[in-house]
Amino acid sequence: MRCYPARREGRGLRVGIVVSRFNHLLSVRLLEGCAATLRERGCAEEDLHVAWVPGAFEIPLAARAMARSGRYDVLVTLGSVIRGGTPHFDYVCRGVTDGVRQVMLETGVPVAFGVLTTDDVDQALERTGGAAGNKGAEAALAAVEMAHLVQVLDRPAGTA
Ligand code: INI
Repeated sequence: MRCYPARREGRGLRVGIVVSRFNHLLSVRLLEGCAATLRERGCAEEDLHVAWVPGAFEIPLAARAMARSGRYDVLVTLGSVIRGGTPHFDYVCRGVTDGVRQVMLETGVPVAFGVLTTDDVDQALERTGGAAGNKGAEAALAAVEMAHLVQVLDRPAGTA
């Protein structure tokens, strides 16, 4: 049996980060966790490009543009959708999750999903540097790993 090892080395990777301005404080915490992890892994500052969008619903379109540009090995999407009293939450959640998955499958560029979908602000705070860690940092690690895996799996037979 031959397994592809998980590589967590960020050196040389060009990373596009799409982050939602809605719930701005939470987004900043996610972005800080994400960027810190990418730097720790060896990503160069000039290879980290951040695109802010108004809300989570807009994330997929910006991610699609970045993915199609050919300038990025991997993308990270960040934001938070917090349940309110109306079905709006469900539509925004569905839009961003389906949209991000579609971008990834359509373009072949991996997209890490660091968008929180929580019942309240406390749950979101826990996941942005609180008791439950920082989901932006977790998304960064997933991004680095997937960038390498897709590069290896995409190689023509005989060159791996
Ligand atoms: N966008 C978010 O990123 N998080 C939310 O919690 C949210 N809520 O609750 O409404 C939200 N709405 C805005 C939406 O993403 C779009 O920006 C807006 O509908 C304009 O297209």
